[in-house]
Amino acid sequence: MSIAIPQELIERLAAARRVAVLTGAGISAESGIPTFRDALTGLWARYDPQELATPEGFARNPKLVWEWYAERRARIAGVAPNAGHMALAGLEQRFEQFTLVTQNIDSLHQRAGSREVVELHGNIARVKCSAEQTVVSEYAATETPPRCRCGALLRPDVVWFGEMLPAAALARAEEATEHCEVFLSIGTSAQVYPAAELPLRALSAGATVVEINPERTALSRHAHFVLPGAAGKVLPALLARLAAIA
Ligand code: BV8
Repeated sequence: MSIAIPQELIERLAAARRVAVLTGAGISAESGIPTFRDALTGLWARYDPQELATPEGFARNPKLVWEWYAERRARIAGVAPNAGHMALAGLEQRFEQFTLVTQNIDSLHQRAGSREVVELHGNIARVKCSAEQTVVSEYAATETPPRCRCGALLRPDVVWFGEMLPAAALARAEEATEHCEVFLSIGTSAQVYPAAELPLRALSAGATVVEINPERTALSRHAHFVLPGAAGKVLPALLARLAAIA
């Protein structure tokens, strides 16, 4: 069943110079990566993600948290970008400015060919020293978690709950949000802040806000257009409709 895409939306996109996009775990679901809230199936079902993805959770049980990320990293290594990621890389070529802001830590947008990717919550492929906050590329895996040369534990280079987002990434995301004509919110439950503020700031800055999600979210009632479908289906259709009128 194809999703109806209103002609008005296609025309606004065709007329736009600057587009901003916010993606969440939903765009990687069709690649086989469980979304954040159901990332805890099986072994992890016993834990609250907001417990594990926190400095306190890591301090309390560094081995458990390290192993949770090691399992997620291994799963990500085994998947590929899906049609939704590819369509966003295709859309990027059609606009003067196209800023892709993601909450995801899986590198799938970059692997799909997107160039302007802003990672608000870091990247699971990187590891950093928990004391010096510097990224470490080589380390001896003699213990779990491994240690930095300074002696402190290494940790994933991701933003945990209660931690500040990287200032440069947030500034780039806010600048793109404030100046875009169209803002696409894709595959996110729009519950985690300050990322969830971005579509609302786009709205108050006068942008056309579009949501692509099979479910309704906290953002749905504010969006100008809600396309109720999977990103892997809706985004290729959007790209095809745009190409047809160019
Ligand atoms: C911070 C990395 C300042 C780690 C993650 C108000 C203002 C500021 C902060 C707060 C605030 N209120 C509360 C807070 C604190 C907190 C927060 O927002 N809590 C929430 C729960 C209320 N925020 C923070 O702590 C942030 N830091 O604010 O710093 C500060 C500092 C100190 C003290 C105070 C303030 C840091 C947040 C970042 C946390 N790190 N990830 C890791 O991944 O392990 S968050 C993580 O969860 C993701 O990155 C993402 O952001 C979030 C999950 O959300 P989604 O991506 O939306 O995924 P979800 O599973 O929820 O939904 C998937 C959606 O996809 C669904 O809607 C589904 O329908 C849809 N879908 C499914 N299939 C498809 C699909 N859509 C399309 N196609 C499909 N096929």
